[in-house]
Amino acid sequence: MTTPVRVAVTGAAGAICYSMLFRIAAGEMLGKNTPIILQLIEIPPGMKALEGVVMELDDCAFPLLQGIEISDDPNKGFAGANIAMLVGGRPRGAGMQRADLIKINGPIFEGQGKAINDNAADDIKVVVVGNPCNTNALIAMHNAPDVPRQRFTAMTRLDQNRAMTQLARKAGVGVDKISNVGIWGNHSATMYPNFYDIQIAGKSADKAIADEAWLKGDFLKTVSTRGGAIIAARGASSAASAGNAAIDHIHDWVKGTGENFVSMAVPSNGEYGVSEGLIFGYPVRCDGKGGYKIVEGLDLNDFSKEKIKATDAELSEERSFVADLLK
Ligand code: NAX
Repeated sequence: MTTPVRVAVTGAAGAICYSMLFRIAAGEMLGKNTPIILQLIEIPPGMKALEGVVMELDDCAFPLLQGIEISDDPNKGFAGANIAMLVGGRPRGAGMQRADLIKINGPIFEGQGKAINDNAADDIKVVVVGNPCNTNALIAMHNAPDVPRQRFTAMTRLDQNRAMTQLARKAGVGVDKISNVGIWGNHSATMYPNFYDIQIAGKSADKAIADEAWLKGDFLKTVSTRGGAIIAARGASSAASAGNAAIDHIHDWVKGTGENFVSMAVPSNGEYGVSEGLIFGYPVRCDGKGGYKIVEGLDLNDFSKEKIKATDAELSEERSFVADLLK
């Protein structure tokens, strides 16, 4: 029998996890032959609701689900974890500025970084979903000095998936014809889906769509403001689509991407002139053995360079707000 993979998830009683956990337990993230132990982490006020989620997981009788552990102590929650999905956090309240949110959530990710450092398995892979996810991942990474830096990533996959559907609709093709989608920079309105490198049925998106005004205008706007549009329509933020994107992120990191490239926010070593040390959205390829590489040798035009500079400036500013949490 294969050893089960331990998947630790924070914010486990929240909206995103309510769709995500069931799909992980059904084998949609790591495959139908990989048994799983879920280690679900909440804060004390969330524990009762979490018990209800566990009852529902029990009631699904998932054959791959070999155990469920729950805790409000991150040291226990991350013990022996092979994969950590950091979803939990304080949501942005009315009138709250981005800087306030960063400061409120910062200490959470400081503590979780330390707990991962001291308790997780040697092969731990981390994806941060809780916002502001790039900077939260940066804080966790800095507080886990014994874990290789590249194991800390943040989620830009929802932006990738949103971009794919918009492009497929415009081009009149299925989403399966869209590949090489790189979301550059921050998971925020400054993100940049570089349509000059995205492929639609083997042609670059700017050639396949041949409407640069739409790509630079409506397309970028729709993708970067989609979260707000969903809140306006649903009265609640994206949940199932965010859980789906987190599953895609880990699936591709573990199983590999082949030649296709996908979007992950990963530690920058200065690639493409980006400020070193930020957790920055890049196009990456995953080797299927737990490693990934930022795609090299892409030609960026002036429009792309400007967009990347703007999102870099925003992330650099976010980093300055949490300087005291970066060891
Ligand atoms: P919910 O408010 O439904 O759930 C959050 C859960 O986290 C709650 O149950 C809460 O008790 C728990 N929590 C809070 N602090 C915690 C801590 N220190 N340790 C463990 N659990 C803790 O939010 P939900 O809709 O699930 O969204 C979760 C996060 O995802 C938010 O920060 C949200 O902004 C972010 N998102 C990120 C996206 C992305 O693309 N990266 C998109 C969707 C989403 O907006």
